[in-house]
Amino acid sequence: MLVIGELINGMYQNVGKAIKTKDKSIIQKLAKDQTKAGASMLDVNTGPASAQPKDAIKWLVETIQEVVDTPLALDSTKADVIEEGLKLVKGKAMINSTSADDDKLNTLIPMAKKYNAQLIGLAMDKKGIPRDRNQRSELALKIVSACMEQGFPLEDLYIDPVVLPVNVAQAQGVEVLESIREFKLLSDPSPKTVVGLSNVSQGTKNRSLINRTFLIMAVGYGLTGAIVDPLDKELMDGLITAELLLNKNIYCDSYLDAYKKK
Ligand code: THG
Repeated sequence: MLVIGELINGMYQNVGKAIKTKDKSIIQKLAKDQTKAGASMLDVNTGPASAQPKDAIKWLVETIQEVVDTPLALDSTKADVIEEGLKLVKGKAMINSTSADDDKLNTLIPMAKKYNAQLIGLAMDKKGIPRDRNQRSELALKIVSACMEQGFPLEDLYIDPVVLPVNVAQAQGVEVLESIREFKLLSDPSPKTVVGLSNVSQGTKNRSLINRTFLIMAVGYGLTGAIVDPLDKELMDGLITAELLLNKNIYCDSYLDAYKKK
C-alpha cells in the first residue's frame, strides 16, 4: 500500500499559519514525523487560502527536502502551481491530480511524462462529483484511455474514485468501494487506486473510527494507495493488519514494527 501523509496541507490551521509566517520548523516536524510513522510519500497542498500558491509550493518543497528524502505528491487544482513544485522536486514525484476533463488531461499527462512523475486521475469532471459507480468507471476509463493514447505508463497512474463525507453522502461509500474493484478491470496492467481517506469523516464526531473502518474495507476491495493521517497509530496498525490478513505481508510476531520500518 502506498501511504501518502496528508498533514502538510494549508487546510490545517497550523500549516496555513506556517506558510504565511514562513515557519519552517512546523513543516519540517510534520515531514519527519509522518515519514517516521510509515508514510512513503507526503502530500503537499498550499491550501485554499494561499494568496501566492506558486511561491508557497516552492517554499514547502524546499523546506521539506531540507530534512527528508520522502517522495512528494504535489496537490493543487492549478497545473502551473504543480509545475513550480515539479521543477524543484528531487526524487520521483506525484501529480495530485488531473480530473477527467480534456483540457486537464491534455495538460497534466504531458507534464507527468516530461517530469517522469506519477499521476492521480480523479473520477470527476466539470459536471461535478460522480453520482454512482457507473459514472466513476466511465470517467476512470476516459483517464486510462487518455494515458494509453499519450503513451503514459499505466504503472504510474493511480485512479481516485473520490471519497465523500458519510454524514452528507452516505450512499456514496459503497459506490466508492465497488468502484475500486471495477477500476481494476479497465486495463492490463490494472490502474492503481488511491483515495483521500479523511474526506469520509469530515464533519463527523468519530473521525478516527470512521477513517480506520473505511480504510480496512477499501483494502479488502483492493485499494493500493491512500492519502491518510499516518500519525493516527490505530489507523496504521489496522492497515498493516488488514494487509497481513490478505496475505500481502509475511507474518511474524513483531509484524507491526517490522512493516512500519518498511
Ligand atoms: N483525493 C486526492 N487528493 C486529496 C483528496 C482526495 N487531497 C486533499 C484531501 N482530499 C485529502 N487530504 C485531507 C487533508 C485534511 C483533511 C481531509 C483530507 C481534513 N482536515 C481537517 C478538516 O477539514 O476537518 C482540518 C481541521 C483542522 O483545521 O485542523 O479533514 O480526496 N487525490
